[in-house]
Amino acid sequence: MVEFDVERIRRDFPVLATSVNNKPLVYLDSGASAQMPQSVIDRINHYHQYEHANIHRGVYQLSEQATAAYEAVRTTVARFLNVADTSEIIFTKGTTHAINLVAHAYGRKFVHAGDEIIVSHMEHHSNIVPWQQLCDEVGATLKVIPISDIGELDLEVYERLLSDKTKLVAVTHVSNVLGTVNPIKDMVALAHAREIPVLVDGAQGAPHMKVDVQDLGCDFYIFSGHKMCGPTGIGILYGKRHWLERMNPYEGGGDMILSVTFEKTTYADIPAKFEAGTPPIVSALGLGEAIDYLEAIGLDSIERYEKVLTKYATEALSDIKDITFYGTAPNKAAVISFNIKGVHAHDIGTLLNDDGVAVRTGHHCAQPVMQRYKVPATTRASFYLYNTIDDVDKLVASIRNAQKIFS
Ligand code: 7TS
Repeated sequence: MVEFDVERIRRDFPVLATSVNNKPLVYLDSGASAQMPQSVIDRINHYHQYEHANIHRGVYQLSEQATAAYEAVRTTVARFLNVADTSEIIFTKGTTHAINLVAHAYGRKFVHAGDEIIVSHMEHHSNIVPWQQLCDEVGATLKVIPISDIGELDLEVYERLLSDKTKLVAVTHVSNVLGTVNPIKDMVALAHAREIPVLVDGAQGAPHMKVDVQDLGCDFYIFSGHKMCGPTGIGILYGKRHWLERMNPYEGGGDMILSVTFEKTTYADIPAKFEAGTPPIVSALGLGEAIDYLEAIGLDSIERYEKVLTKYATEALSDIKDITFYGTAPNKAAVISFNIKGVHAHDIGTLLNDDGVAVRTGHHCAQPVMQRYKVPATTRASFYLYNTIDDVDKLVASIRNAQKIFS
């Protein structure tokens, strides 16, 4: 195994050399948004300086080049997810936008009164609210897969929930609070045995591990660019052609039509059918560059390195008096949520910031997870390829300082 050269990687990320409160920045909130390497920043700047034009419409060179660059990223993303048919890759504004797209375009067509949609208790709000809105609108019911004390889905209950009424399973690949990596392949197999499609929220999956959608077998896989070293404003919806072709369009407008008259509009084929209006061209290019960056290091290497960091961090944090962890499943990604007895998570977050340590505190847009563990909030440290053992040591030292202030 080639050694993971984290110091070299860190030099690619300008922000990691900056300070907060005169302390070197310790960035432990990649679960919310990852930092961008110089190559991604350069790609974005270069586009703005020399390559900008609208796509899919100009016959002049600049527009044709921008179109080619944008479409090349679609090919990059298809390769990244091991998708054979590039038209199955839809550019969206992000995970939230992509889930809403499916909730409208699939949901309003295939989900009717009396039907059921299955989600899990560990979903981010963006994989709950769109389904709840759909259910309210059409008279369907949301069913919820429970989670155990250590943060694993109860697969026996899941299997019992699957029925002829189920029209979709929407489940996260990795929990943004608990870190649990869900057994997507098995869950897809169980759903497919009843011909039920499965949507996977990969916002915390794709950035951290090799994702092969053909292997997983899922019908939809979704992620955001900004959680994987790309810019904001771009996300991906992978969907099987079988479904995308049958789904209604989501947004209407330019670029998604074949012909428009006041009597009737006919729609373009996929992927254009789902990409109305001028897309976030520069963000797509940034995402393409981010994928190239991550692939050059290797998703498998990144996953291995994060496991080492997570193990070290879990052990180091365990030594802290009065700490409680949320999410201790054996198959867990680089996310550690915890509380310190007697100190509110927000106070921890503020005191850690004094030491330059950036963590997320609150409900993490997953209030049902907070309800499950009967806490109003947690502190969450989430790691990525540029974090180090030294970052973990600083986190631990800073928590100990905070604890002293409150004792
Ligand atoms: N799904 C999961 C599992 C997430 O973690 C997030 C964002 C989303 C969906 C929404 O992604 P977006 O790019 O559309 O906003 N999670 C977090 C987080 O954990 N802290 O801030 C955002």
